Amino acid sequence: MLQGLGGFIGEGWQGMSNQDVVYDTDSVTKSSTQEPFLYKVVLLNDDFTPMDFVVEIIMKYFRKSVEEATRIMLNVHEKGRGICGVYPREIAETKVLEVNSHSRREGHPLKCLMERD
Ligand code: TYC
Repeated sequence: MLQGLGGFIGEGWQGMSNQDVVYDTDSVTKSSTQEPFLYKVVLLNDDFTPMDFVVEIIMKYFRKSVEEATRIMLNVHEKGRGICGVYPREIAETKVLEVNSHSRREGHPLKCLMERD
């Protein structure tokens, strides 16, 4: 519905002037206003977080199967860091905040961060 209140221009509808016209932005799709950059969401290894906790985190926040989450966790464990997924900025930011606060709440030092892809 792009017409908005335009149909009332000049008719003096409830005393509105033309400056009161409201433009409807419903038709502007998300993809057309999205920022161009994507961000890798990365987990860091540490010596204390239990492996099964890391697997659960990857399954819950990155929607991976138990097999894929285990593969990612072991890769982080062996290499020191690993990518859990690549997302638009706001989604990556939310995942980083959720993973870090969940880990802290459960008493684990697991660290999650993001970097430009
Ligand atoms: N290194 C941890 C252990 O041996 C397991 C672990 C894996 C921790 C991945 C963090 O991002 C991590 N219990």
